[in-house]
Amino acid sequence: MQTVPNHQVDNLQIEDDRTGLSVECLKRAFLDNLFYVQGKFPKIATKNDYYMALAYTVRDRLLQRWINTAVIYTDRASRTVSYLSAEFLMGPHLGNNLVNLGIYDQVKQAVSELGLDLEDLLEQEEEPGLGNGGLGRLAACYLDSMATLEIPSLGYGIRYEFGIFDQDIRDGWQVEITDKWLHCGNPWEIARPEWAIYVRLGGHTEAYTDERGRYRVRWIPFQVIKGVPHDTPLLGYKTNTANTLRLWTAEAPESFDFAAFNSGDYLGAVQEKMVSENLSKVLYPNDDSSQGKRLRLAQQIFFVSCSLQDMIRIVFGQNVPLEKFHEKFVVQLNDTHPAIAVAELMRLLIDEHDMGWDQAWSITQKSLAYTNHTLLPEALERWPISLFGELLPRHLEIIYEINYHFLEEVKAKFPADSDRLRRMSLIDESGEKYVRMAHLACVGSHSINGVAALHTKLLQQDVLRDFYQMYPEKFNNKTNGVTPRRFIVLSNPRLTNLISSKIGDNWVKNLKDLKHLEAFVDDPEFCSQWRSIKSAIKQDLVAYIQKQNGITVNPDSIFDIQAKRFHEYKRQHLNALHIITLYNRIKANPDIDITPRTFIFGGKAAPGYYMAKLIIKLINSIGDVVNNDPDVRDRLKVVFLKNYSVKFAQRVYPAADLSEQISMAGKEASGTGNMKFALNGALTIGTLDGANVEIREEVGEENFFIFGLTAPEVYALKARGYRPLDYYHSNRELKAVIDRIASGHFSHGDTKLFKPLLDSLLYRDEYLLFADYQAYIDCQDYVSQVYRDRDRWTRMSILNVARMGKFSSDRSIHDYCQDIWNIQSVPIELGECIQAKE
Ligand code: 6GP
Repeated sequence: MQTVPNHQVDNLQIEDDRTGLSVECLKRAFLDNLFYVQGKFPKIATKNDYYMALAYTVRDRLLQRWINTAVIYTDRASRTVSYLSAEFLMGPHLGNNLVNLGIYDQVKQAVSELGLDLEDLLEQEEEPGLGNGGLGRLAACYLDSMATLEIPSLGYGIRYEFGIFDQDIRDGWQVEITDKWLHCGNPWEIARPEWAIYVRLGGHTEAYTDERGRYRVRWIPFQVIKGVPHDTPLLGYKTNTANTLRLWTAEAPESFDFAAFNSGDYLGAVQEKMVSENLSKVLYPNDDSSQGKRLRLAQQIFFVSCSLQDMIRIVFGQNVPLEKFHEKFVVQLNDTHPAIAVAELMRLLIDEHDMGWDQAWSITQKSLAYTNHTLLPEALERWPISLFGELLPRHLEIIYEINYHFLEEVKAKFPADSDRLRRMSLIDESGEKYVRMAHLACVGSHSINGVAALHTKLLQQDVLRDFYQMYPEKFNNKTNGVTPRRFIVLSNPRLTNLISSKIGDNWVKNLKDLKHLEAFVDDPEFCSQWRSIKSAIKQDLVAYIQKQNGITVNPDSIFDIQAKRFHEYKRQHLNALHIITLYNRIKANPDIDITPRTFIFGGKAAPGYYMAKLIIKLINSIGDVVNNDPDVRDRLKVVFLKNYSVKFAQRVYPAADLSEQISMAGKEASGTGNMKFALNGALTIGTLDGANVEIREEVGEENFFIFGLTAPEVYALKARGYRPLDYYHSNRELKAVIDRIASGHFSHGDTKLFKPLLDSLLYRDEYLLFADYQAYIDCQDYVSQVYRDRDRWTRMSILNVARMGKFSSDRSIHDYCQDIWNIQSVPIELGECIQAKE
């Protein structure tokens, strides 16, 4: 900034070229970028060239705000949230930036005057799929809300070269294809090689005495990796705040090992470069499960160390003493993936910055806060001590010392309770020794939160019970939320316009304002507009399905959608059992009067999760039979939409009539898809799990289809001894469904194909599908009946939307700011930086 004289920044010409928002100016800027950035002219430009030209045009308009924001944060040394997350599932940037800049319509007009279609250009963007599902998407919603609420924040993560795999379906099976999201370049990021950071790995430690006679430890690493930050501006909705997403790429410190190079060992010299770059190569494609792989631990320390060192650089740059690190930054740990931050911040403060243990520990605890996102035991990260010590020898020593002090504390609070010490230790010593990352996060943080009221309660009672008894004051709940900008304004313009025509557009920033819609619930004209919008959106999806899957779908049928990662606890196969139940009813009585339904599924399975992949195959196999059986007469259709992604989700949520949220109670921490569906006017069929509980509370029980066992009932049934076979033998419809699958009806007579799945249900049924089957079927029958009363359904749909205000991520972020972060907003005036300099 300093190098640009003020009069030039103020100057109208720069306004016109880079910042102007009029249609004329946007057109000129677009052609300018096509020429000077893409090096093309219209006659030979590809669609991607046009997309890039538009993206740069929009980025220019972000930059003005981004730089202003950075100047103000720097000048004021503003308190800042660092959101550390191994995943950020941002979704495409272009459309969201147009919405947040408030120039969607101008840009649409500008490109159309140039003979182009904005929707076409939006389609062109490769989404950065740098996350698996819930946790990564939540991080993205939170960044949007922090910018919108003008909260200084930095998102820190990894710039994976390959994000979540692309999913193809071949012969009904999921096939994974590498995601080359960067192959056409990424117009949204700016690399900052000048802020590169070095991270050490492996080797050993040595004790020594420093010049002041103190005991010190020196770490001699085996390997050093260079982290290069790539920054993406994230603009808030109709504010000037543009915060930063800073993602790290791994590189070898030097491109060549010259010694090896000179001795003629060219490949050996390049070897190190390849090994280093592997670190940020690929996102681990597991959702809610951890496998203890060395590369994964290396990724974690890599991005955490880069980020903490970067924060320390900023602290020094703003003349804040390091003793006040926790006043400048609050660091939110998105699950345990960044929990190594506890040991790394201690190491940086003590070994690199000469601080004493007690002070370093106090700063660490005050800076860090931990969010837990799962109740699944297989997702709780633990690292074998041998692997951990080999990669992070110094961190292991620090963890042992933290553990020593911690267990002393536990002993003082709970004397003579050795079993408790064993349970709470940072080291699991029951067999092979492990470092328990959730314990490390709990001990090293000042706040521990769950993501929905029920989830937080279950953490306190069960998964983290000992820690709750030890530190009750650290625990708090922060129910998840989703951003209404991406998930209504951008993805559902028709509903957005209808809502705004009635209640103004304040609701986009204050989602609670949606409650004013209740005044129109008895207005027949409004209801009929509501219905025709849903119907038009369903028509669009019908066309898409026709094109993608070649399946003809009835737009008047219930669009019954389950879109989320495939996992047994989420019970997509319970949904499948319902489909077969209806199919069996039709086969038994072809003239039966049933409400037509289209069952739509979307979602990926972890590549190594066999059972989840078999469930995908089952759904596709059911579709092949049901969709083509003349007896069904188009009353049922089963559609699997491949390659579910954020881009795709935006198309799917608005079209849903019914949202399937049917996890076994006590397993889904919160869910956020449940919120996105309801916000778009779908009704929910769900268990009392995660945030479903709170959604039902808000929308009213008469507007929510609830079924199934509650979490306490689940525990009680399991404690009594659950026997799925009993349900199979005593429930006629259930038995017929299972027998139908077993007979090979959906597998061309092959009775072996689905046997592993059937056996798991008949003999274990860990997620209690059979126990919930009848309640689910009854509830679905009720749904079908209610759907026939169109007025009633519409009313329920309107009331759902009107009462979803609580589930804005703005509300969540507001609560984090108040209860955990202790941070205030910093409004950004455009041009203030220039005035400030004068
Ligand atoms: C998910 C939870 O499964 C989901 O219920 C929740 O809504 C979401 O996090 C956001 O809080 N968990 C993960 O994605 C995960 O990987 C370790 O947890």
